[in-house]
Amino acid sequence: MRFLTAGESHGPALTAIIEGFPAGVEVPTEKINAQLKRRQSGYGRGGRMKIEKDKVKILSGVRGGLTLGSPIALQITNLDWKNWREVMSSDPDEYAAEKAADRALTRPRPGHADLAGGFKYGHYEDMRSVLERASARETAVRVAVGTVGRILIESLGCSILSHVVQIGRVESADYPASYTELADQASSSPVGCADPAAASAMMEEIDGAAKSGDTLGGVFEVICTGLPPGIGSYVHWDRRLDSRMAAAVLGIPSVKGVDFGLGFRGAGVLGSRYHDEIRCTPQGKLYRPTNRAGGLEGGVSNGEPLVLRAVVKPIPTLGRPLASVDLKTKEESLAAFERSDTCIVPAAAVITEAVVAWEIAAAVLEKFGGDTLTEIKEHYQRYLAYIRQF
Ligand code: EPS
Repeated sequence: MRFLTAGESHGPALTAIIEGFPAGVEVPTEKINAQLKRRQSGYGRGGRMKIEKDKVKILSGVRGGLTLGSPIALQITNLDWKNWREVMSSDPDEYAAEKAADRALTRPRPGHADLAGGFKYGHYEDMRSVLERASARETAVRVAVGTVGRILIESLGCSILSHVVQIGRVESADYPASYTELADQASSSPVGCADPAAASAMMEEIDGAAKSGDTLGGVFEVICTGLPPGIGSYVHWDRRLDSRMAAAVLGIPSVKGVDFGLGFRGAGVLGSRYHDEIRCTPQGKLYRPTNRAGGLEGGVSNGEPLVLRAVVKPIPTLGRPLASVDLKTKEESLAAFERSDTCIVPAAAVITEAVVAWEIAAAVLEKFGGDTLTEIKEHYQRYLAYIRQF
């Protein structure tokens, strides 16, 4: 199962093609749109989100609401395109070179792909040609793709949730242990944080950064429950479920680190206090009293909830820009600024849910195989019956 995306931030649309997705899965557009809406929301978002109302159009691969097994093409229209047509058009007759020159980006933003990308593709005279594709706008269509994968694993009994644990200097101290409560409280918080006191402090932190033209990063946690043991594999590095998920999550703009279970917080913990003991009930059922491994051992799911954290840096488009150089004149000047989000941590949590769902769905499909949902479910049920003896 694979996918490709295309589209510039201010181009006409974002598109994706999914290939290898099984037949017979119900893919309601409303489910995808609900995730797109979550991605757009979150305290600290900027002006662009007031323009866009992301909605998916399924162009192929689905008939009467059910997948066909053929490639699924998805499209999200950029509503801002109407304001950028002459600057971004692929059609030379529509493209207005003077207008494009007015919007040229010649003062690269430290921390963005502008300069390195400009060197690489020869776009140093107008780094808009870099930013248009490097922009996190592309994650809209990745959320759409991930939701298609999520629908598949949800139909097998998995659930995915996320919550924000840190924004700037504010950390959430007290969140519910029950995943249902955690999901409810996080989804009713404007910053996706299940600790109400920390959530208010996070919003103040965001207000402060916005006032001074600055930005904020943070940390969030994504949890997948209901995944049986045996997904992923220890036999080769690129089949480990953790390495696949880590690569996908690091592919989200601004994500700078990923860990699983105790992760970085486990560095100072003795082995005897780190690992999750294996116990057995009097009825002969294996269980783990703890889940510090985050549901993965040897790159394979072990039946416990899968727990992943990621850190996002503060986004690099600053209202009070850092020093840069105008590549037209080689004079030192301030980096470019048009508009920006102050904090995208809540959105990044939603995007991560989607990319994690996709990787899990791909690994689930590899384990259980099948061209139709019926076949996959048969294989899955047979495996669950085997696992139930432990
Ligand atoms: C984004 C759209 C972008 C930015 C943001 C994410 O829109 P614009 O550049 O028109 O304001 O708001 O992009 C970034 C965070 C980035 O680093 O490029 C979106 O749809 O999420």
